[in-house]
Amino acid sequence: MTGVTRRGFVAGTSAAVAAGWLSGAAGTAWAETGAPPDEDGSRLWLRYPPVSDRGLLDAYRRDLQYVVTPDVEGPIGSAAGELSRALGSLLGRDMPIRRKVDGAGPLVLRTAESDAGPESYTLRRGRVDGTAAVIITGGGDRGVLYGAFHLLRLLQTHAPIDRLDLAERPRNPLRLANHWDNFDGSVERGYAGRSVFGFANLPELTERHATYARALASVGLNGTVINNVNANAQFIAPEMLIKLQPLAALLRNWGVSLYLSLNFASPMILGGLATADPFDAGVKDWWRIKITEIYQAVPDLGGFLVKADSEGQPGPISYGRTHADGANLIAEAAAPHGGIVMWRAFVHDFNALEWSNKAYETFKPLDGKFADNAVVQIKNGPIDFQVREPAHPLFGALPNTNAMMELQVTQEYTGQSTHLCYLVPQWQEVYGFDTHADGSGTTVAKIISGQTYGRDLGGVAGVMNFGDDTDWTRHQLAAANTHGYGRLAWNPGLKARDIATEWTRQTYGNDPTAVATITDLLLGSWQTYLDYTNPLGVSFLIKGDHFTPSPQTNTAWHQADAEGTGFDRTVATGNGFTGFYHRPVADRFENLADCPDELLLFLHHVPYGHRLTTGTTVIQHVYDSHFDGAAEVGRMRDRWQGLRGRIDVKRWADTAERFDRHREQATLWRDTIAGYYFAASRVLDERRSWVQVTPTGNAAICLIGGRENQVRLTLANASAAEAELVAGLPERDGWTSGTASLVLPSKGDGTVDVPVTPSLPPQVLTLRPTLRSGDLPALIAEQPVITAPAGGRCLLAVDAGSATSPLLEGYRRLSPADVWADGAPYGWVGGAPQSRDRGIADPLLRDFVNDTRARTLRLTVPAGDHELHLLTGDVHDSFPTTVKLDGKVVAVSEFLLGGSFAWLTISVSGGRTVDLEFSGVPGQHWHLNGLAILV
Ligand code: GCV
Repeated sequence: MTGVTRRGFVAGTSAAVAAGWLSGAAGTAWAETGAPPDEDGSRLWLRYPPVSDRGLLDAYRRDLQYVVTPDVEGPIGSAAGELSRALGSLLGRDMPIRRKVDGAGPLVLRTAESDAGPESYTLRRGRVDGTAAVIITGGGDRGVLYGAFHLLRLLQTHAPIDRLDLAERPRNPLRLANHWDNFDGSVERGYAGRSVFGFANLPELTERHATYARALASVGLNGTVINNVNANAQFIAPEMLIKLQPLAALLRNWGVSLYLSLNFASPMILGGLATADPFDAGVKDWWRIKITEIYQAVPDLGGFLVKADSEGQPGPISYGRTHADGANLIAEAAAPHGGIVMWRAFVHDFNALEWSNKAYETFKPLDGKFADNAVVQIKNGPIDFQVREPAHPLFGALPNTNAMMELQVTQEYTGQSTHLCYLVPQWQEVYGFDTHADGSGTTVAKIISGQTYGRDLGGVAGVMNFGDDTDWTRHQLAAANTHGYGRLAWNPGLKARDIATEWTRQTYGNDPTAVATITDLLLGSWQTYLDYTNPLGVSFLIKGDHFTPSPQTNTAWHQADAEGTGFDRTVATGNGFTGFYHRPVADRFENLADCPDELLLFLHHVPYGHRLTTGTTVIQHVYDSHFDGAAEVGRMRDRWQGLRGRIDVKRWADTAERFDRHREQATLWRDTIAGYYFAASRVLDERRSWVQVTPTGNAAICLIGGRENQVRLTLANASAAEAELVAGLPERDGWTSGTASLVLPSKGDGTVDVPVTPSLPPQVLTLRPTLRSGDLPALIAEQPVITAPAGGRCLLAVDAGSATSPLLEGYRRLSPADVWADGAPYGWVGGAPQSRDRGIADPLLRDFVNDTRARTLRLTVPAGDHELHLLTGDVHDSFPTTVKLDGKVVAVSEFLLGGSFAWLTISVSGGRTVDLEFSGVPGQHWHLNGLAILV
């Protein structure tokens, strides 16, 4: 849709009831199914179905007959339009907008300066021009808008409004959405499709942009950073700034300020300068001019967010400057325009042993050195949005610096869009954490709001979970996190149950069984997720995708050995982290006897027999929590099944499918973690017996397609008696396989080689072994596999890498030394690439050729039409590799997490030489591990 007008979004009457944003319903009729009409989730919690309670409806209709507004522009105009359309729909009749009181039942919007600030509001009954009215009084325009959404919430949740008398103000000045949306429309850690902003189509806006802005405003969010902190400098290129203007204008009408993430090296990338040193006069000038240009395009831009010297992002450290120097460079340039800079404290060196300490050690000495319009943005915990972490020790360590908190709404480590994990209880734990920084009661909430240290700037940012999927979040219940994040940002003191109930009623209606069931499912889900993924605070039991259980790849984090597990972060014997907290928190964390159970393994390394405050041993707790947690997911799924007919069929079925996958994944977590801890500890579960199969080694394995391989599996007997175990591999799409058996004593383990012949074409997949042993249940962990076609069945089979690394059997070497010569099968033209051998994993996966520059490989391709397969990936994360054939882009790989690989397939007509050009994203390496043309 082009040319969206203000009128379309702002002004409106109940005629808009027919418009898409209100209806959103289609398909199966209520009468046929007994369920309400189908919905697609696109309206989120902004649904305004007719009020079904007759008594309430009559009362609402009596009190709310038309909207009186002083303005049809800006946030007040948006409030009037929203009220008119929404009340028109809720009350099933016209809800006109007027400029003055004119008969019974006015809903009056107005502003009046208030000590509680421009975002505050009151909702009251009173008389206006002698007429009884419902009055929304905002401390400013935004206050009116927030008050309007409050009133709508009351009606959506069927609350009475006859004694309306409430006053509200936000606790946090900054209440921001952070999007990790990339210039190309992809979303880092996004699990619901591509960017909601449609950058490529800007300045064109769609109704979706408006729904986005309304959703933010409805929960009181007042700003959004629209691009990834791993920032592409093109966002501040002149052509982009122009394209952002209509988006900024739309957001402005809903009280949402636009912010941008900056790339610290922009003066070099865009300005062609030789340095980005914050002390360099040219760099200062460049930022001053650039930021002035940005504010010319978007005069009320909120400001900037910067990730610097973190995970490969440029920053001031390379110039011998500090983070404060870097932040102040931007802050100084933004100050004349009223802009701020949010500077992230998320710095680490990918070193598990140091990670928890690095941000504190880096930022604590800088307290008081940041400009007044700079805010340090601190993740909720010291690691990286793990399922549970203690509150970050920087909260309360920076009394002379503006500080804000960063939460993660997108569920990177908490089940993505597959597991239900309602994070409001997690966030409340951190908001309520008592740092004791300024005596007892110095909660994180009070510090970040600015209250504790009397600072004007502070607040909270949430990394968003929205994507361009119709329902915004793919798992429709995940939108409860978006809503809950906003509601807590407004007031961290709200009760989790109230927030969850409110969202459920708004989203699914007021059927008491549906409300009670969905609220319970939400509220219990974080604890359940903790139970089967995160025993006692252990972090990173996860693969590079941050989804799949993989304790074997991250041993440094859990430190499980034969005797015990946990990360010693004490001052006495560990990495000293507990000493960063104020007393008595530091003492409680340091002393094993006082350490809270739920953080025990985050802070201490203990023997498996260590007893928790519950009296249970650590190892038994690991088993119990994983079995109980996975069983609870089964019950959650069943409870959802029980809602059939109480909510619309479409949304019910979408979520039923999510719960089926959730249950599978919870079982995989249970099997992987309980199996891993049994293998490490050899302590039998007091309550259960089982046999188990786990991957051998900690990396993906490579199998040869089209001929027999042996897959080595590790089996173990976690029962009290000897058992015979029979392991196999599933026969899938043209694969054949056998079985192998082993007799194991109680607590014994051993390996078997299971024969398998994969089909010939190359694949990347996960193998799920089978295991039988009489009646004993089997715990099954999965094995990532890459198959490569047998060299003998290829016209060309090439293993790319260094000149000396081992070669996959039947494959020829391609290294930087292979320079093209006429008649050769292949070789580099115009310059050779680099190569790396990681020394781990098998011959094909361990090494590759790579470069940050584009390089061209010339190939002699035999006559005929062929498919050419190219393998790309690394044991570390790898950025996309682009392949051009004869000058045209024919394949681009996705961003691949460490240990992941992809085969790219392109069609080639042979009988000639072809040129393949490999390139990466600017500054990043492309990778080529192998190449094959099947016979
Ligand atoms: C935007 C984690 C995530 C990254 C993210 C980073 C950050 O490491 O995995 O995707 O990058 O945090 O917060 O900067």
